[in-house]
Amino acid sequence: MRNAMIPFCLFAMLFATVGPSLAAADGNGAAAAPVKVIFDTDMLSDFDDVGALACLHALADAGECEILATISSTRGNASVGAVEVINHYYGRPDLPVGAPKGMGVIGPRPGSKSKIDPALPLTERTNQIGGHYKYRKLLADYPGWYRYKDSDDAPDANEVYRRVLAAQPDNSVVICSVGFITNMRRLLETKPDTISPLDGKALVAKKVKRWVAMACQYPSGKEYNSMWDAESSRIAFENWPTPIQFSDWRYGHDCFAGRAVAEMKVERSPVKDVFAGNIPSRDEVRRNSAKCLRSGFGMGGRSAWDETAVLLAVRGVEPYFNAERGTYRMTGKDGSNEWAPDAENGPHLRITQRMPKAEVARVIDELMTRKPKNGKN
Ligand SMILES: [Ca+2]
Repeated sequence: MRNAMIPFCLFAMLFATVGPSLAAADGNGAAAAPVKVIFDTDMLSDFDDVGALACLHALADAGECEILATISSTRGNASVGAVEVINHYYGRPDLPVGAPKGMGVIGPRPGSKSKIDPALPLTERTNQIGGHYKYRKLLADYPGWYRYKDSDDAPDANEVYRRVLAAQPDNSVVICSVGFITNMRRLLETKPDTISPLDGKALVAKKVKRWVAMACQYPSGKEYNSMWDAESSRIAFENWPTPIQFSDWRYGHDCFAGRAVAEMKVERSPVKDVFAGNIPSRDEVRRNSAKCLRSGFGMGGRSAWDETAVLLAVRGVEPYFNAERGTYRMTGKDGSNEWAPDAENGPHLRITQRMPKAEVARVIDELMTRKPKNGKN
């Protein structure tokens, strides 16, 4: 495994980043610099991505992070526009956006063979495009809040990554991915160009402090974000030159957040709209709790897979999580994966429970329900 070849100094870097790392203050009580974050999302069918992006903007409003770019990991759909609607809501309509070209997930759902026709009306036919309906509806409900109705019209994610990384100080950027791994693989495979004399792997090694990924299913399984472009996942995880921290699927699955967002007393909020429109009622959860749990719903809302990744990216492991060192790897072309614990030499880290999950969910809800500091509507 190439991972076994990662030098020990990277392990030291990994754990240097996971101590108490609240951005509000360093160990001496002085204000810490905001964490520089590139956010990479599928914004495809599920909606914890919306919660994650809302958390990120709230943390940026508080000076805890700086959002450098918001990039989609899918093409031929409304994902980029949906991201832009959220960015607009928080008063950051000009954030760089991008999408992959030529590979990875396309269209309205994983496994689709073709893109969505952006002119397709929102009618019963939208049943055919499943969960992506909510994002197309977001574009219909918030006209003028986005630039790219079709993510294929957005810039190439590679160009955005390279431009943003090249402009940042060395070892300063945290990538937070809450979708497919396509863009990381493509970035690693980029060649030197007019943006940077470095190839993708060298550019990442120089600029990226760590990659926080919502991926991995302990101890093994077919984790959604890793499996749908399994070859890219394998290449990226095996070749990434800086530490990777995983927000494990099992952590987020029973950490429920978002009902507080759905029940907010605000008008004209795309974040509220998405949560209110997609969480089962309290009564339904009460009547069908086992079924809801299997589907990732609880009384508190939706499984907070992606929001926990944002917490990990901006605030670090403590005080919310424990962490285990090991190796996460793809084990088959079908997207199977496994986590191999290795406390001594594992190049990766995955979070486990420390604080009760209901408390973590309350932290997430508090962030998601904050009023945008400079919001536009
Ligand atoms: Ca996601």
